[in-house]
Amino acid sequence: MSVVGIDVGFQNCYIAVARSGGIETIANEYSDRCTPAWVSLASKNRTIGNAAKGQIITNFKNTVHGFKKFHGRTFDDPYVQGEKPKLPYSLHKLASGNTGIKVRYLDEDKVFTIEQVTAMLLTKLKETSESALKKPVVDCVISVPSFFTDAERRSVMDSTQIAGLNCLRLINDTTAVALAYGIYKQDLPTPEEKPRNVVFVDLGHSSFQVSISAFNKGKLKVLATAFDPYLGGRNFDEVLVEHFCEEFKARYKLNVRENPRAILRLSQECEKLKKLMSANCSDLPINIECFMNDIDVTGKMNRVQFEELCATFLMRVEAPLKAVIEQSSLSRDEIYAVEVVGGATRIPSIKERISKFFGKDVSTTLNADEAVARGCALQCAILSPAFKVREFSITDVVPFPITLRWKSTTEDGVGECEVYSKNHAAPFSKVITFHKDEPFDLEAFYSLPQELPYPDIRIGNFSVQNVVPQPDGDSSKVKVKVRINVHGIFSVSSASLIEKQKDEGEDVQMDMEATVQNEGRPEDQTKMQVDQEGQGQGDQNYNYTSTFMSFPGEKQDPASGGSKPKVKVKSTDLPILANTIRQLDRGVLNDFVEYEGQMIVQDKLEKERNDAKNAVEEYVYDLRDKLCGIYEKYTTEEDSNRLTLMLEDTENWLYEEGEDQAKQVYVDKLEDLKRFAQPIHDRHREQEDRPRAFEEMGKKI
Ligand code: ATP
Ligand code: K
Ligand code: MG
Repeated sequence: MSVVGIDVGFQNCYIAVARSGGIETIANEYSDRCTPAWVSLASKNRTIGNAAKGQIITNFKNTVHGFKKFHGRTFDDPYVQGEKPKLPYSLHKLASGNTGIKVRYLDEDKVFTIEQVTAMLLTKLKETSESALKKPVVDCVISVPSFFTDAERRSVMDSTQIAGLNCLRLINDTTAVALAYGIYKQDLPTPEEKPRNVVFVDLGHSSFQVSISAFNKGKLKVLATAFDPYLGGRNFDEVLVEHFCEEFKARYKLNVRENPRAILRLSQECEKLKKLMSANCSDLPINIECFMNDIDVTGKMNRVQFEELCATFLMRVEAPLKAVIEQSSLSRDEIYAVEVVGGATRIPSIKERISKFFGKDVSTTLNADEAVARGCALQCAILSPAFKVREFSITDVVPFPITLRWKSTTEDGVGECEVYSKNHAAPFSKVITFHKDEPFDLEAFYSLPQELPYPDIRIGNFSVQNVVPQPDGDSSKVKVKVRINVHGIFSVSSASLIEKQKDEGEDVQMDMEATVQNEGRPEDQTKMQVDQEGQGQGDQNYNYTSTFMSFPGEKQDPASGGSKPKVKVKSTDLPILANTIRQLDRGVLNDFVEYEGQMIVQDKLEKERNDAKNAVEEYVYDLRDKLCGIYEKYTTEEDSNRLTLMLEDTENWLYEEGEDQAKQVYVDKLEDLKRFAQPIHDRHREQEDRPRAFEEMGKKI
């Protein structure tokens, strides 16, 4: 079984694999360890990664990039609307309200969901890992930004399914980095000692993430995360693009904004310039030939000017640093190190600001581009039963607090409780007890709208079904389990009706079970139900529970609290109907799985067709060379002329009616040529082999 970790970046994707020798980042067919997050659709096939990026100028309307943050967002979402005018391709509002991408594919107008587009990218990454490992890849761990909400995470999970991957865990970018940092450290404090606190900063192309993790031997606990989901390297590119658009308008009277191709070229050049400025302080040139209207343009910029232009973005670096340290309640001198990763942390001014804030130099001991993927591969190795790896436990956090709401018979008609507070440990399950005499709904939502990266606070609605009163007409006790799973996704995972033995309990109570992980199994297989009556037993968090979860009930019972004798209970599982927001319909998902399969086949056929065509072309060139070279003395002038003519005809044919033929046509064409040339080839071989045969004989004698 393969053990693969994938960092799906907004701009750059990396794959790492665990092998017996350790973790290795693997290269694609271009010998590039980075695969660009680009997908290009065309009339016969799709191209993905490096090849797709190469299509940007010629096929810009159908070449899709910068789509990562459309996951889980509606078309009307302000972020999506803000991106729309900047994109060379079209967005489309799907019937569900979600964001779709409209392109021309196989000569038809086609709308793909964001899940499908990411699945295409994942298909490519899967193929790259399969060709490196020389075996099928199914199991993997994939990273997502720590600020991804449920809708976004579910959407990414759907993409993995469409691509035929089995994602063992969606891990937060900075948590993956923390794992890559900690697992090899031999000198971590023992579990009894004070932990080592390390800050991880990841500034990528689209977003800024910070976390603090506490390390002890064999474990890491994320204490807090903070982020600016809209600050990344792309903002700095955009500032440069804006600047040069203005400048070129003034100097060359060019309206660059109106020309998508020109904007794309300018963006590429500005990104290069930005990177150069990280290493040089002096004036640096930007030159683009035949930019627009056959005009060559030039410009220049230096680091000081650049920093001035980007001042508002640079200023935004501090807030998440401040937020993360405040949440962790640590003082700055309790921070052991500040590790930075992500391409955009190479901007000197960013590094300076981080270093100034923490009052210490930033460490760049991790590979800035590959640390996330390596952490993912390590997590995959830990979760995979097929791989032996050092025990290392990871506790992550809940980034946005979650509240449950239900109809109640109390005065205000609603019951409400925050089931997960900010920075609550995750994955984590809890059991909440209700007293109900009919089916009921639990509505889950994010408690703090101002913290969410998008305006919709809903998570979903969970209907607990088949609830009936007790035979004596009293309400039944219903235990509901809620959880944040290993992917960071919330659900009401199960419910059971407890047959009444005697009066007890409040209206609502909550038990908690800290979940055990990193024993090579997912979190939810390790449950030991904490018995409701055994107050406090075996659960360190129980105090918190009882103070937090006492609600005025529909049926107040004075007998609550205090130890009671254990009683035998009969429990019946209850079905739950989950209706989570912006969730792809399961039937539709299956169709997508099938369609992805068809597209893979189509790409393969198109590749074979192209290969067959190229084989003809190569044969023509090769034979022509040989006819004037090594084959010269094995052919008559007449044959040679005939063959030369034939080659010329074939070459012309390839550019005309042979330009676009079925694979078999090329195969047949090649056969024709070969048949004609075979006698010459044979005569040559015979001559070649003769002296060699003598040589061989000589050796034997
Ligand atoms: P995200 O994490 O937001 O999903 P990503 O993982 O694709 O994005 P990275 O690969 O970490 O992003 O970083 C890419 C960004 O880093 C780009 O904006 C790129 O221009 C920038 N970058 C890379 N090298 C340098 C450099 N030397 N100087 C400045 N910026 C750089
Ligand atoms: K990346
Ligand atoms: Mg990244």
